[in-house]
Amino acid sequence: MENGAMEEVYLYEPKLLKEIDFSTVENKFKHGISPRNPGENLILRPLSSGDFDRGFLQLLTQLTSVGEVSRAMFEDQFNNMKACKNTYYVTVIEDKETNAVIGAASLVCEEKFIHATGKRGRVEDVVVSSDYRGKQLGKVLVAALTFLGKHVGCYKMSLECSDDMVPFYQQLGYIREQNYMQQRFKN
Ligand code: 16G
Repeated sequence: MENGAMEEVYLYEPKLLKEIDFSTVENKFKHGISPRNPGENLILRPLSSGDFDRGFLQLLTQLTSVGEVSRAMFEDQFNNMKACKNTYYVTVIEDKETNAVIGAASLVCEEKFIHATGKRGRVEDVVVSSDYRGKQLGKVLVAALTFLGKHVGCYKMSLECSDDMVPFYQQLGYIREQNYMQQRFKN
């Protein structure tokens, strides 16, 4: 490692993903794919501080606007998220052959006073690289984060998506409800 470079660390404990029992969801996947086995040379793991160099931000540009994010900005944000205990579970799929991050999604846990100081889980920023679509990797990511949310104690999970993605999320147990509202300050 170069002088001054940040030591590579995970955003959250990798063992959390290993603790989850995915057996009830495995029948939703074809060809033996599952969160434990996303495909040849592919691994599902927490975001790492080294993923700046594995194309994580470039991948996010396939979802929405990312803007100019320097290495320092990435590292600051990574550290901010890591400092918020039990809150940010940004999860990626890496292709070990190319050392590239080719899929990503986030579980964000929001602490509440309601539901006996419960927490709500949100699935955010789900994206799979265009070269890797059609391989059930979006499903792998969302299934993994849904189970992770349950595992860390969320009383419910929610997400926002476009109309055309509704059937995709329905197959993973999400139910459509009305009246999502937003107000934008920036595009
Ligand atoms: C989608 C994403 C949301 C993301 C947003 C970005 C999922 C389930 N939903 O709604 O998490 O933040 O797109 O779009 O991944 P925006 O830049 O218009 O907010």
